[in-house]
Amino acid sequence: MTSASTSRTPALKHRPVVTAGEKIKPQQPPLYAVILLNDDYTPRYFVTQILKRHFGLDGDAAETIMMHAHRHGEARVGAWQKDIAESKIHAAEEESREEGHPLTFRCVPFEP
Ligand code: TYC
Repeated sequence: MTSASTSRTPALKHRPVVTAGEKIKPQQPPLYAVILLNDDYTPRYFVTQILKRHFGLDGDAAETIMMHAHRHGEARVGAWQKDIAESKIHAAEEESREEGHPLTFRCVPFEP
């Protein structure tokens, strides 16, 4: 048996590289922005409902973001870890398709 398999230290997926004297900083996973795209068909009230239901926005924030996309073509909804952003988009687009609307989102690396 090797020393690695008997070690009490659990195997890390991403072992931090640390040099002597360096302080260890917790690594945060990168964030991805969810972008709402405008279209000519989805009703405004429905977009607002989707933003409230799937992205945790209150009514005022949802309305403001919906109107920004309506006027400018797109709007940033928020930023999450990649898998969370993608699953929110999947659920929001699935509900939109079920209701016959083409509402679409994009997921892009977050740039503050
Ligand atoms: N432009 C749509 C309309 O006039 C409303 C809308 C707003 C659709 C924002 C999508 O991301 C969107 N019915």
